Amino acid sequence: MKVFILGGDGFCGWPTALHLSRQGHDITILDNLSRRHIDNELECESLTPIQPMGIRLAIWQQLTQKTIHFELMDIAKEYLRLLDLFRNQQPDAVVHFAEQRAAPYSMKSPRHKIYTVDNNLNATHNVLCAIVESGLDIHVVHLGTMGVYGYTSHGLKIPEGYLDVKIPDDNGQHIESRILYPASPGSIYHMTKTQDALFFQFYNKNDQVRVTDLHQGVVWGTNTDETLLDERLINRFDYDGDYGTVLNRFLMQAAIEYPLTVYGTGGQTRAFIHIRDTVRCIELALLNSPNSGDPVHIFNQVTETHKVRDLAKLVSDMTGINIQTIENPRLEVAENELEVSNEKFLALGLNPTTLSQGLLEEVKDIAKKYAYRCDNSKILPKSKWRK
Ligand code: NAD
Ligand code: USQ
Repeated sequence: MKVFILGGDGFCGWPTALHLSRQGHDITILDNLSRRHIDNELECESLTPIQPMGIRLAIWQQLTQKTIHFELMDIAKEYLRLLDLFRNQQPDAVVHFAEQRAAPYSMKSPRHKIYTVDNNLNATHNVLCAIVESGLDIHVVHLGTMGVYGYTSHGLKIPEGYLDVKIPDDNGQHIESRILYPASPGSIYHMTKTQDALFFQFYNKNDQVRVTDLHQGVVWGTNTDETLLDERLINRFDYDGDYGTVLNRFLMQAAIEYPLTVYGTGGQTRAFIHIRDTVRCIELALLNSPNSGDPVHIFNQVTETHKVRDLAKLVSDMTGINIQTIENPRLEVAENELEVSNEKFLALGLNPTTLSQGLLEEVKDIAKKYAYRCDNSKILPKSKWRK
């Protein structure tokens, strides 16, 4: 299969590109390296030493004799180049990771809000618009987020994208309908993902674009079988207050003996998935594409759910590092339950990596090994949801 990986220099995109290349797919990465520029802006780097794209690709070629192509381009701004690439290369599928993905970064200031909206919505819309204009039947696999559903407990297992409802009519009867699960974003970033979902509904209905939208939970872990082949292929590991996600932050904090930063009560329940399972899920989504005329396929790409304070306790018990409670910089429900349906990927053969299998390895092989690269002044959160 010929596959374009949009955002293929990022945390999820890079290991996905390697995994699919190893499986024999013809891969082209499109990325504007904006995430590396944001590192410069925030004056903070990945804990792991990531190599420039040219070195990454040369090492991959040397080790596997497989070529991954690279186009340095801004998907949100270079519509005509994107269209030309579709026409000339005729990919079978596009995996779309190319968005500003940090909720705290999206809430930093008006400039960051505007950038996140401009970048994410234009990127997604350009992809869909160019597919229609090209006349090609390109399958779009998009990385959405569990955060589109919101975190208010309704005592309901969150279904995979759609909700079957009965709406009372004027005659006391009920009309049955299937609707998108009501959107309830908790940040500007999460809001852009709920808007992406509407773009998909429209282009699917109007132009029969085939779309798979993957509502992914918080990703943890660093390496996959492919990134482990050589240290110069290592994946990025964000730990700072804007881009670091909760479990990876706790692991890194434990490694440098920094009390674990639980926001608020830690009663927030979130869904999680290991990066190894992310790349497998993308492969499964590509191999099981919707048929022409199918509605947008939506999968919940998650393997387990946990409360933040339970994760902190797990890491603390494993390492002996204390937990600190920090006033929550975000506006979010302090305590919530979360039950999520993830049957579709399990039915396709996903065999999840659980926390109990991978945690210790992360602390030892990544967090402790690269702890010397950590800048402690970047750990505490600086972005706030309200002034
Ligand atoms: P990342 O920031 O590490 O990677 C995103 C990549 O996209 C970067 O390399 C960046 O340079 C590129 N990019 C951004 N805007 C672009 C543009 N306009 N043109 C070209 N390239 C552009 O993020 P990630 O963690 O790899 O996340 C990838 C996707 O998965 C995101 O859409 C995110 O919303 C989703 N996701 C991530 C997580 C997570 O925990 N990391 C969880 C759920 C969903
Ligand atoms: N949290 C802490 N301490 C920390 C960091 C976070 O208690 O040091 C808490 C947050 O308050 C939040 C939870 O942990 O309640 C998760 O925060 P996070 O930063 O790990 O994840 P989030 O902001 O939700 O975003 C991440 C990715 C995003 C993706 C999302 C999936 O950055 O791209 O969409 O996870 S989900 O959360 O399922 O929507």
